[in-house]
Amino acid sequence: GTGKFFVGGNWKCNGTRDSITKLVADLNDAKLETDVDIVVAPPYIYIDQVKQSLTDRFEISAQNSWIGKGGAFTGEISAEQLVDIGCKWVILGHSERRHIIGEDDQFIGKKAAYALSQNLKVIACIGEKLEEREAGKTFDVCFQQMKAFADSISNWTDVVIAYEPVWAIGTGKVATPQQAQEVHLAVRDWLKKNVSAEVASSTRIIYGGSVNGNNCSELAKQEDIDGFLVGGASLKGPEFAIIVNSVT
Ligand code: G2H
Repeated sequence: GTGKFFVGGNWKCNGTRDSITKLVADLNDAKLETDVDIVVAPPYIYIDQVKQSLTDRFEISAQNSWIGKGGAFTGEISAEQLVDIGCKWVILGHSERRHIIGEDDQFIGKKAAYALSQNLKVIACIGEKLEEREAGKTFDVCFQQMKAFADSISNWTDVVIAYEPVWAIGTGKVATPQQAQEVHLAVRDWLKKNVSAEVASSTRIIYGGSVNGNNCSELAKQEDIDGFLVGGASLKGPEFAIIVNSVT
Protein backbone atom coordinates (compact mmCIF):
# COMPACT_ATOMS: atom_id res chain seq x y z
CA GLY A 1 0.00 0.00 0.00
CA THR A 2 0.78 3.69 -0.18
CA GLY A 3 1.41 5.85 2.88
CA LYS A 4 -0.17 5.23 6.22
CA PHE A 5 -3.24 2.97 6.33
CA PHE A 6 -6.36 5.11 6.63
CA VAL A 7 -9.71 4.05 8.06
CA GLY A 8 -12.70 6.37 8.10
CA GLY A 9 -16.04 5.73 9.78
CA ASN A 10 -18.89 7.42 7.95
CA TRP A 11 -21.78 7.47 10.40
CA LYS A 12 -24.12 8.99 7.79
CA CYS A 13 -27.49 10.17 9.14
CA ASN A 14 -27.45 7.82 12.13
CA GLY A 15 -27.32 8.15 15.88
CA THR A 16 -28.75 9.89 18.92
CA ARG A 17 -26.99 11.54 21.84
CA ASP A 18 -27.31 8.24 23.71
CA SER A 19 -26.17 5.88 20.97
CA ILE A 20 -23.24 8.18 20.18
CA THR A 21 -22.22 8.30 23.86
CA LYS A 22 -22.05 4.49 23.78
CA LEU A 23 -20.18 4.37 20.44
CA VAL A 24 -17.61 6.92 21.65
CA ALA A 25 -17.07 4.93 24.86
CA ASP A 26 -16.51 1.74 22.83
CA LEU A 27 -14.07 3.51 20.51
CA ASN A 28 -12.16 5.00 23.42
CA ASP A 29 -11.86 1.51 24.95
CA ALA A 30 -10.77 -0.24 21.74
CA LYS A 31 -7.24 -1.55 21.29
CA LEU A 32 -6.04 0.00 18.04
CA GLU A 33 -2.94 -0.47 15.93
CA THR A 34 -0.76 2.62 16.08
CA ASP A 35 0.20 2.79 12.42
CA VAL A 36 -3.24 3.81 11.14
CA ASP A 37 -4.89 7.17 10.57
CA ILE A 38 -8.39 6.91 12.03
CA VAL A 39 -11.15 9.38 11.24
CA VAL A 40 -14.82 9.38 12.22
CA ALA A 41 -17.54 11.39 10.52
CA PRO A 42 -20.55 12.01 12.76
CA PRO A 43 -23.61 13.97 11.64
CA TYR A 44 -22.90 17.73 11.95
CA ILE A 45 -25.06 18.20 15.05
CA TYR A 46 -23.10 15.61 17.03
CA ILE A 47 -19.62 16.71 16.00
CA ASP A 48 -19.16 18.84 19.09
CA GLN A 49 -20.32 16.05 21.42
CA VAL A 50 -17.88 13.65 19.74
CA LYS A 51 -15.05 16.18 19.74
CA GLN A 52 -15.54 16.70 23.50
CA SER A 53 -15.65 13.00 24.39
CA LEU A 54 -13.55 11.02 21.90
CA THR A 55 -9.79 10.75 22.48
CA ASP A 56 -7.32 12.51 20.19
CA ARG A 57 -6.45 9.12 18.68
CA PHE A 58 -9.29 9.84 16.27
CA GLU A 59 -9.64 12.79 13.94
CA ILE A 60 -13.05 14.16 13.08
CA SER A 61 -14.56 14.59 9.65
CA ALA A 62 -17.75 16.19 8.42
CA GLN A 63 -19.86 14.41 5.80
CA ASN A 64 -20.24 17.47 3.58
CA SER A 65 -19.45 21.19 3.43
CA TRP A 66 -20.64 24.27 1.58
CA ILE A 67 -18.98 25.23 -1.70
CA GLY A 68 -17.60 28.56 -0.47
CA LYS A 69 -17.52 31.07 2.30
CA GLY A 70 -20.48 31.08 4.69
CA GLY A 71 -23.30 33.60 4.48
CA ALA A 72 -26.89 33.54 3.26
CA PHE A 73 -27.04 29.81 2.48
CA THR A 74 -29.86 28.38 4.57
CA GLY A 75 -29.18 24.92 5.88
CA GLU A 76 -25.53 24.81 4.85
CA ILE A 77 -22.37 24.48 6.97
CA SER A 78 -19.16 26.17 5.83
CA ALA A 79 -15.62 24.82 5.83
CA GLU A 80 -14.63 27.69 8.15
CA GLN A 81 -17.23 26.57 10.68
CA LEU A 82 -16.00 22.99 10.50
CA VAL A 83 -12.43 24.10 11.14
CA ASP A 84 -13.68 26.31 13.98
CA ILE A 85 -15.35 23.36 15.72
CA GLY A 86 -12.27 21.13 15.41
CA CYS A 87 -12.92 19.13 12.25
CA LYS A 88 -9.84 18.13 10.30
CA TRP A 89 -11.55 16.40 7.36
CA VAL A 90 -14.59 16.49 5.12
CA ILE A 91 -16.07 13.72 2.95
CA LEU A 92 -16.99 15.11 -0.48
CA GLY A 93 -18.72 13.50 -3.44
CA HIS A 94 -20.17 10.60 -1.51
CA SER A 95 -22.48 8.66 -3.83
CA GLU A 96 -25.46 9.40 -1.60
CA ARG A 97 -24.87 13.10 -2.20
CA ARG A 98 -24.25 12.57 -5.92
CA HIS A 99 -27.21 10.32 -6.62
CA ILE A 100 -29.81 11.09 -3.94
CA ILE A 101 -29.16 14.82 -3.48
CA GLY A 102 -28.00 15.44 -7.06
CA GLU A 103 -24.56 17.01 -6.60
CA ASP A 104 -22.58 16.99 -9.85
CA ASP A 105 -18.88 16.55 -10.59
CA GLN A 106 -18.06 20.25 -10.97
CA PHE A 107 -19.95 21.28 -7.82
CA ILE A 108 -18.09 18.61 -5.85
CA GLY A 109 -14.74 19.61 -7.35
CA LYS A 110 -15.28 23.22 -6.32
CA LYS A 111 -16.24 22.14 -2.81
CA ALA A 112 -12.97 20.21 -2.61
CA ALA A 113 -10.94 23.24 -3.69
CA TYR A 114 -12.66 25.47 -1.17
CA ALA A 115 -12.32 23.00 1.72
CA LEU A 116 -8.60 22.58 0.98
CA SER A 117 -8.17 26.36 0.84
CA GLN A 118 -9.49 26.46 4.41
CA ASN A 119 -7.07 23.71 5.52
CA LEU A 120 -9.74 21.07 5.72
CA LYS A 121 -8.48 17.72 4.42
CA VAL A 122 -10.67 15.97 1.87
CA ILE A 123 -11.90 12.41 1.47
CA ALA A 124 -12.80 12.58 -2.23
CA CYS A 125 -15.29 9.88 -3.23
CA ILE A 126 -15.75 8.30 -6.64
CA GLY A 127 -17.52 5.19 -7.90
CA GLU A 128 -19.73 3.71 -10.59
CA LYS A 129 -23.34 2.60 -10.47
CA LEU A 130 -24.34 -1.00 -11.22
CA GLU A 131 -25.64 -0.22 -14.73
CA GLU A 132 -22.40 1.62 -15.49
CA ARG A 133 -20.34 -1.37 -14.41
CA GLU A 134 -22.53 -3.72 -16.43
CA ALA A 135 -22.13 -1.46 -19.47
CA GLY A 136 -18.34 -1.66 -19.11
CA LYS A 137 -18.08 2.00 -18.11
CA THR A 138 -16.51 1.64 -14.66
CA PHE A 139 -13.20 3.26 -15.59
CA ASP A 140 -14.86 6.00 -17.71
CA VAL A 141 -17.08 7.04 -14.81
CA CYS A 142 -14.32 6.93 -12.21
CA PHE A 143 -11.90 8.84 -14.44
CA GLN A 144 -14.50 11.52 -15.20
CA GLN A 145 -15.11 11.98 -11.46
CA MET A 146 -11.34 12.05 -10.90
CA LYS A 147 -10.94 14.70 -13.62
CA ALA A 148 -13.45 16.99 -11.89
CA PHE A 149 -11.43 16.70 -8.68
CA ALA A 150 -8.11 17.14 -10.51
CA ASP A 151 -9.39 20.25 -12.33
CA SER A 152 -9.98 21.87 -8.92
CA ILE A 153 -7.19 20.45 -6.78
CA SER A 154 -3.64 21.77 -7.06
CA ASN A 155 -2.15 20.21 -3.94
CA TRP A 156 -2.97 16.55 -3.26
CA THR A 157 -1.13 16.30 0.08
CA ASP A 158 -4.35 16.61 2.06
CA VAL A 159 -6.51 14.41 -0.16
CA VAL A 160 -7.50 10.77 0.26
CA ILE A 161 -9.45 9.15 -2.60
CA ALA A 162 -12.27 6.79 -1.67
CA TYR A 163 -13.37 4.32 -4.34
CA GLU A 164 -16.91 3.29 -3.47
CA PRO A 165 -18.78 1.31 -6.12
CA VAL A 166 -22.40 2.37 -5.70
CA TRP A 167 -23.69 -1.18 -6.04
CA ALA A 168 -21.64 -2.18 -2.99
CA ILE A 169 -22.81 0.62 -0.71
CA GLY A 170 -25.03 -0.44 2.14
CA THR A 171 -26.08 -3.49 0.13
CA GLY A 172 -23.95 -6.14 1.82
CA LYS A 173 -22.54 -6.83 -1.68
CA VAL A 174 -18.87 -6.02 -1.19
CA ALA A 175 -16.57 -5.78 -4.21
CA THR A 176 -14.21 -8.73 -4.44
CA PRO A 177 -10.62 -7.89 -3.53
CA GLN A 178 -9.77 -8.32 -7.25
CA GLN A 179 -12.57 -6.01 -8.42
CA ALA A 180 -11.49 -3.32 -5.97
CA GLN A 181 -7.78 -3.72 -6.70
CA GLU A 182 -8.41 -3.42 -10.44
CA VAL A 183 -10.09 -0.03 -10.05
CA HIS A 184 -7.61 1.24 -7.44
CA LEU A 185 -4.73 0.43 -9.78
CA ALA A 186 -6.52 2.12 -12.68
CA VAL A 187 -7.13 5.26 -10.60
CA ARG A 188 -3.49 5.34 -9.53
CA ASP A 189 -2.48 4.99 -13.15
CA TRP A 190 -4.86 7.81 -14.09
CA LEU A 191 -3.19 10.04 -11.47
CA LYS A 192 0.21 9.16 -12.88
CA LYS A 193 -0.80 10.12 -16.42
CA ASN A 194 -2.94 13.15 -15.57
CA VAL A 195 -1.45 14.63 -12.40
CA SER A 196 2.03 13.32 -11.63
CA ALA A 197 3.96 10.18 -10.75
CA GLU A 198 4.67 11.68 -7.34
CA VAL A 199 0.96 12.25 -6.57
CA ALA A 200 0.11 8.77 -7.90
CA SER A 201 2.57 7.10 -5.58
CA SER A 202 1.81 9.18 -2.48
CA THR A 203 -1.99 9.53 -2.56
CA ARG A 204 -3.93 7.01 -0.56
CA ILE A 205 -6.80 5.24 -2.31
CA ILE A 206 -9.21 3.66 0.14
CA TYR A 207 -12.12 1.32 -0.55
CA GLY A 208 -15.71 1.73 0.63
CA GLY A 209 -18.84 -0.34 0.21
CA SER A 210 -20.06 -2.95 2.70
CA VAL A 211 -16.67 -3.32 4.38
CA ASN A 212 -17.03 -5.30 7.60
CA GLY A 213 -15.05 -7.24 10.18
CA ASN A 214 -15.12 -10.37 8.02
CA ASN A 215 -14.14 -9.06 4.60
CA CYS A 216 -11.63 -6.34 5.56
CA SER A 217 -8.46 -8.41 5.83
CA GLU A 218 -8.57 -9.87 2.29
CA LEU A 219 -9.24 -6.40 0.89
CA ALA A 220 -6.46 -4.86 2.99
CA LYS A 221 -3.93 -7.25 1.45
CA GLN A 222 -4.39 -5.77 -2.01
CA GLU A 223 -1.45 -3.75 -3.26
CA ASP A 224 -3.38 -0.57 -4.04
CA ILE A 225 -5.92 -0.59 -1.21
CA ASP A 226 -4.61 1.86 1.38
CA GLY A 227 -7.50 1.71 3.82
CA PHE A 228 -11.28 1.89 4.05
CA LEU A 229 -14.27 4.15 4.29
CA VAL A 230 -16.74 2.25 6.42
CA GLY A 231 -20.45 2.99 6.81
CA GLY A 232 -22.70 0.53 8.62
CA ALA A 233 -19.90 -1.33 10.38
CA SER A 234 -18.48 1.93 11.76
CA LEU A 235 -21.52 2.26 14.03
CA LYS A 236 -20.27 -0.70 16.09
CA GLY A 237 -17.10 0.15 18.04
CA PRO A 238 -15.64 -3.37 18.33
CA GLU A 239 -16.22 -4.14 14.63
CA PHE A 240 -14.76 -0.81 13.56
CA ALA A 241 -11.67 -1.66 15.65
CA ILE A 242 -11.31 -4.98 13.79
CA ILE A 243 -11.33 -3.07 10.50
CA VAL A 244 -8.74 -0.55 11.74
CA ASN A 245 -6.57 -3.45 12.87
CA SER A 246 -6.70 -5.15 9.47
CA VAL A 247 -3.71 -2.96 8.50
CA THR A 248 -1.07 -5.19 6.91
C1 G2H B 1 -20.24 3.46 1.55
C2 G2H B 1 -19.90 3.08 2.93
C3 G2H B 1 -19.34 4.26 3.69
P1 G2H B 1 -21.34 1.02 3.87
O1 G2H B 1 -21.23 4.47 1.54
O2 G2H B 1 -19.07 5.44 2.99
O3 G2H B 1 -21.07 2.61 3.58
O4 G2H B 1 -20.08 0.51 4.51
O5 G2H B 1 -22.52 0.99 4.80
O6 G2H B 1 -21.60 0.37 2.55
